[in-house]
Amino acid sequence: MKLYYTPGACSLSPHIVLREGAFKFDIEKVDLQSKRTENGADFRGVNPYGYIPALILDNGERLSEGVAIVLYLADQVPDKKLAPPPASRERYRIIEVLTFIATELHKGFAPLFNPRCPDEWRAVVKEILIARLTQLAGDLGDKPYLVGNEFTVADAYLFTVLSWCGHVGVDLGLWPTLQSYAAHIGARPAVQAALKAEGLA
Ligand SMILES: N[C@@H](CCC(=O)N[C@@H](CS)C(=O)NCC(=O)O)C(=O)O
Repeated sequence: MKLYYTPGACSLSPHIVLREGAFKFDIEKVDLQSKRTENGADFRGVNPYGYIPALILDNGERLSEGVAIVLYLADQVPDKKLAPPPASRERYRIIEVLTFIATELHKGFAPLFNPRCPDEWRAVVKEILIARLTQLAGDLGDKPYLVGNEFTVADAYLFTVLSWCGHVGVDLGLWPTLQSYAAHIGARPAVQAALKAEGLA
């Protein structure tokens, strides 16, 4: 398999999962401005939408959308328990959490990375994001993982989006719960290895 990624972007989530699942895989960096991969190819030839992550499966098929990719990977290695089994009650819980991260947090952060976002709108977006993170911190409490009692793909995704706080002027220290959660997930060997491979450790 090959993961197309951009350092520190949302592709860090499937990258962590690939390492947690002990998969054999390659990674190829994408410059999101020029849409060129590090091998000089036009990334739109891989994903016509022009965004990462994209995963090329061993049969050559392309899978995009972060939530689909991490659930696909989890299902390839059920013994690793990276997601509850398909059709179990807990499966819907992880879909609920992944959807929350994708739509409320990930896409909540997105305008803050856009230099063309007007200040007035930036302030509104930040306020909404802070409200979502405050609610999440309360829900998480002192639980070490988002879903169940073990690390799952939801933790890879939440860790990834929380790592953006410092880049957009949102102080993670506002939520000691989330700060210690991020430190604890960030200390996992697979997470450290992914960060190192992306040149971020
Ligand atoms: N719907 C996609 C969105 C992925 C996404 O937002 N990727 C960002 C980086 S975190 C990106 O590649 N942005 C560049 C662009 O949209 O041109 C998913 O959930 O995987």
